[in-house]
Amino acid sequence: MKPANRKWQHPKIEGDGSIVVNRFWFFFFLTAGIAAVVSFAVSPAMNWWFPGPSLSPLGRQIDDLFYLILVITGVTFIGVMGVLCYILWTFGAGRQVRGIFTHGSHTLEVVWSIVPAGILLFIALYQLDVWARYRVKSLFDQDALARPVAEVTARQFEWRIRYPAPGKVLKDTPQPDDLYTVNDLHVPVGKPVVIKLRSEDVLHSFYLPHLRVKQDAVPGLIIPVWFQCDKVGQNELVCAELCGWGHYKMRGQLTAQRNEDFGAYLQELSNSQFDDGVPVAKAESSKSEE
Ligand SMILES: [Cu+2]
Repeated sequence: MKPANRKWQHPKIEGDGSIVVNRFWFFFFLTAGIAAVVSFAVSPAMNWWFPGPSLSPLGRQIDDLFYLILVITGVTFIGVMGVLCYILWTFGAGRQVRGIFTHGSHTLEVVWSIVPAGILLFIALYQLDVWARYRVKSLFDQDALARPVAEVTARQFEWRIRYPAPGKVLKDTPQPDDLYTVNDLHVPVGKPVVIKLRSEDVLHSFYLPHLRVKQDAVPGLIIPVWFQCDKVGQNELVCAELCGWGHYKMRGQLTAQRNEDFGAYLQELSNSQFDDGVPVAKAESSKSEE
């Protein structure tokens, strides 16, 4: 039987030790490098990385961190592809250059350990401030923390939202005059707000993509999450943790509204949820008869 043609799989080592690498691999890695350069060039116009500009001040800082890391990894990738292409071209097909096999270059190993370690350390220190603002409770806006807007309980497969009655402070245990909605979270715009996140069953993840907020909901824990939405309007609230067969159904919405509209919304909720079925006008007239 004829041996299989393996010229695409392996570099050929000639009798004198020179290596012949097919040009295919040069073009293969060149294409990868060019694809990276092109995607860098067109991505700002195509808006590939995010679902839109961040609507929160902290989200904008998170975006900046993302871009910093993207630039570091992107430049590294393009540099590696460049060196690879240079080597493949220089020692490639038709160039009878003798390959040099080396092992254990101390200097090289020190350099490629210290440089990435330095870059990682830089990123680790540089992002500390954003991380702390995002997660450290003592750095939250303390007024917002003292008066959480709502409790959000994730469960298979919906977001249950509990607000305190207008003018009251949210308690960890449900109160008789609390207000409830499902998949519909309203918050005042333009100021830090805190929600208390819980889970009734499994791990879920509270995700507001347009605000760059993501926090796991963990059974047994009450986790305060803060964010600030700077634009009036509706945004997506989704679950970012595969939580069961109906995970895809866990879509809600975040409505940011002006402070007075938010107050009116809570009042309206209260009126509708505590409606006893007696028309208001009739109730008042029967009162006056007494
Ligand atoms: Cu979920």
